[in-house]
Amino acid sequence: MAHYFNEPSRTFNEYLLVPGYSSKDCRIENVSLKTPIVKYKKGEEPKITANIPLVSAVMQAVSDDKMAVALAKEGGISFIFGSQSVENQVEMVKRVKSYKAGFVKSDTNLRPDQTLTDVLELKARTGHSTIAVTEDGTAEGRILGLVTSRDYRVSRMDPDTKISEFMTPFEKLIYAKEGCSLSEANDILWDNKLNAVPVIDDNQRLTHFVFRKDYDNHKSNPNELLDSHKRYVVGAGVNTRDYEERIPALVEAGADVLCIDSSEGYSEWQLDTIKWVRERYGDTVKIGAGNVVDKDGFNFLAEAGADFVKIGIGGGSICITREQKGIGRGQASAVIEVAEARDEYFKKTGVYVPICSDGGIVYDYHMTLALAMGADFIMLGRYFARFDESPTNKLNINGNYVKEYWGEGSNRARNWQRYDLGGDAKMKFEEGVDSYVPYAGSLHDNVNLSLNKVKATMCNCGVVSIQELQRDAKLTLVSATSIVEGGAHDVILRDSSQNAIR
Ligand code: RVP
Repeated sequence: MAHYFNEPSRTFNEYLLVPGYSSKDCRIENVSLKTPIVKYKKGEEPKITANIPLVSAVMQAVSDDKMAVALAKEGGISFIFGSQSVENQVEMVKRVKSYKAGFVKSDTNLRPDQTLTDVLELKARTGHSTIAVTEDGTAEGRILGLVTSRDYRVSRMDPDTKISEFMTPFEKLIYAKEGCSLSEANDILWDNKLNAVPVIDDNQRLTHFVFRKDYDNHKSNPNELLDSHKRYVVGAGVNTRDYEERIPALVEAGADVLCIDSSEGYSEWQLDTIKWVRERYGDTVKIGAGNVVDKDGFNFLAEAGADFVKIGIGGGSICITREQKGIGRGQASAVIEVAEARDEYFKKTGVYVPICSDGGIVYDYHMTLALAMGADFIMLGRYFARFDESPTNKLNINGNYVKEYWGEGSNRARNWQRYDLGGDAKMKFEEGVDSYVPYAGSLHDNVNLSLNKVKATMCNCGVVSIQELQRDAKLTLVSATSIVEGGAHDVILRDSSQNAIR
């Protein structure tokens, strides 16, 4: 007879935390959100610990190198999407590992034979008014001049005027030499009252820009997550098909941690992939696996040697796996059961295998719930897709700014290997949708606000670390009626648009 779970599948929305005793030490500035990312033996330290418990999803619409740098600055980790060629993914990883805070690759470049019209078009597209004029129009070409808004007057000039006629030529440029420190470059900016200083190598090739507007951002972030060479930590998604080619290339590029990205991880393919990594690299390459939603799945992947185990099937905001295939489990139930399995496994073997709750975070307080239920860290897609740093287009729809966000199982991503069980290619079906999410601004502002809420809740629970939260949290299920009580109710809101949605 089939197995029936006694409890219904529950989501985060069905739970609340009940406060614990807060001593005077329970203050936001005392809360640590440090958390293990990879497995470790009792009494030892994990090889990778994040400073905040957030990682960004292995998705085209979420995790590229720009997102990875922004999140590492805040103390988290991005898993760069694997549904692209090995070469492209490797390039993204390399860009993160070679990123020098404050030194920006120019994304607004033209050739001297292009025209004022090209300048205006490019400026509108990138939003940047400092244009590098290079011999071949690339970011690394031989620099021949610069164009800024001060170099042209649209009303007085023929749109066909060649850039070479109005750019500031190389001979008149003030620049920094490759190899200079950020503070040296900043001194050049300030001493010469410039907005941008190009950094140039011995062959007059442009390597970077340093911008005055970034000056404040460059002061180091106390939470930033760095490797032993002071480079940003970055993860990368892999699959169970081309791992023999992809993994060595990613390791070579400097990826710190890998994650097998699959909608269903309780499989022989994942076992084979982890085995292959262990045979080839021993424990030096860190690789997480998933996704699973129960003890059996966790124990299987822990035994297989996974460095962390990811939880979640069908709870992602863009995921329609449950509708299409009827598999999955409410995210809260899945996390609670897998956390129990993780603790039992630790007791039995002395090996702590961190678990990651993946998908389904809607409100900030869901993050706190996931951690309280036992997750060591949380993977988010929709949340990060809304920020400036996500790779997708920002559009204005009916007067509101949105960003594009699509599932890896959608026709748009065509990440079939994430779902692939072999068979006829013509019979593939979508497990994800293509959508928009409300634009929310910068990652820095949002992550800090969200985590401030998490810390505040932890203080109310009387704890100042994730480990204490997992040990001491008190959780209650909420009834359908008491959910209504949770929002504003029985009042007429001044902002009438909010009345309509309640
Ligand atoms: P969310 O944060 O709720 O947007 O969920 C993101 C998660 O959804 C991903 O980390 C992944 O596990 C899952 N996903 C990604 N694509 C799809 C799909 O197309 N079904 N699902």
